[in-house]
Amino acid sequence: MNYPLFSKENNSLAKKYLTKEVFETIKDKKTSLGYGLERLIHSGLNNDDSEIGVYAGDKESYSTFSLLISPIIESYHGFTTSSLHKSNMNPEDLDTPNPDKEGMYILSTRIRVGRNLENMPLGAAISKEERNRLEAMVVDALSLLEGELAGEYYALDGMSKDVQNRLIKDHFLFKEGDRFLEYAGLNRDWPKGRGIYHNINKTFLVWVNEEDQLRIISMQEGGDIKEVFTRLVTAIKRMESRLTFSYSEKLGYITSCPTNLGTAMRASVHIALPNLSNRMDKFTAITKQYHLQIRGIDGEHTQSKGHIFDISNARRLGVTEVQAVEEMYHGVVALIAAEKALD
Ligand code: ADP
Ligand code: DAR
Repeated sequence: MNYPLFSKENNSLAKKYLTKEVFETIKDKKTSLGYGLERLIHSGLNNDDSEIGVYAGDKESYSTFSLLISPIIESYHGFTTSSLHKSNMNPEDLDTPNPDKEGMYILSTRIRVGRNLENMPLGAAISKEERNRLEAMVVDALSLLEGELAGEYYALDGMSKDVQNRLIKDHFLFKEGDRFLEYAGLNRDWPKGRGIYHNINKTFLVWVNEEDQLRIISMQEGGDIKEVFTRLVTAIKRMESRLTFSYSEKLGYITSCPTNLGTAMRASVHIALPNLSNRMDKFTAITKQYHLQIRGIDGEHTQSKGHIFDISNARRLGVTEVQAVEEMYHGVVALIAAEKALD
């Protein structure tokens, strides 16, 4: 492999930290699955608008290529990989009273985690047979869910385009053909082995074999963050009785992308901020202060519409699940106060 020539427009962390010295040290390394540097950076090298630029093929990628990935992790999460990650999913520790009881700003709340199964390759390196076997294992575990969490699994293979497009439009299902995932090898054999589980009210959903092997999602209208969190952690605990999730003391829950390590949790609100949308200087000053990420109305790599924004915690590693949600909460409280002040 020759030293990769990232384009001058590419500002990814992979480009920043893959110096010639780092490259010479890791260029011939491979994990026991044979996952090498070329595949690790393929998405970032071919998508000039990548912010990160790497996807792991297995848990081992994080140690084999730590010379490149550790500075990426520390830059994104602000957490040194020499420390130990801590988890806390106890809803009783969560202090997030609804920040918008009158329903003036927050349209909906969603909290999701990424999970991958222990002793399996990640999506970028998994075989078709392993992916199909994993789908069956997850569907079997989901069939045990009862009460409010009870639901059905819908395989993407064979799903009508109308149903698929409606689920995507209504923010329940992952988009198709993401180019970052495509170049990472995460879309191989699509749509085989992919699908969505959801309960009757679509307040609890599980994506199977998109970027991560599971995205476990709780969502509902309004700003009752604690209710959304409680539903999610209840489901995770029940699923852990049948599934073992890949985890490490330093990196937390192992995910395809380093940005999702740790809690692998993204807690978001869809929130209407018409005043702040005209004062992006104030808006971004608050999101920077509270470590928030702004996404568009249809998720990552989309634009906001009608002054509605997807606001979520950016940090996932080095914070507990309770802290990640509270970080989002305090940022949303500050955004609402700033929005009111501009009335
Ligand atoms: P992820 O959150 O899994 O990283 P995306 O950012 O692509 O992935 O979001 C996935 C879907 O979830 C998108 O359709 C997005 O609009 C929707 N979504 C995210 N946050 C919320 C929210 N608070 N309320 C409703 N839908 C949401
Ligand atoms: N677009 C890729 C991934 C960034 C984080 N988002 C994820 N993992 N969905 C990039 O390198 O910018």
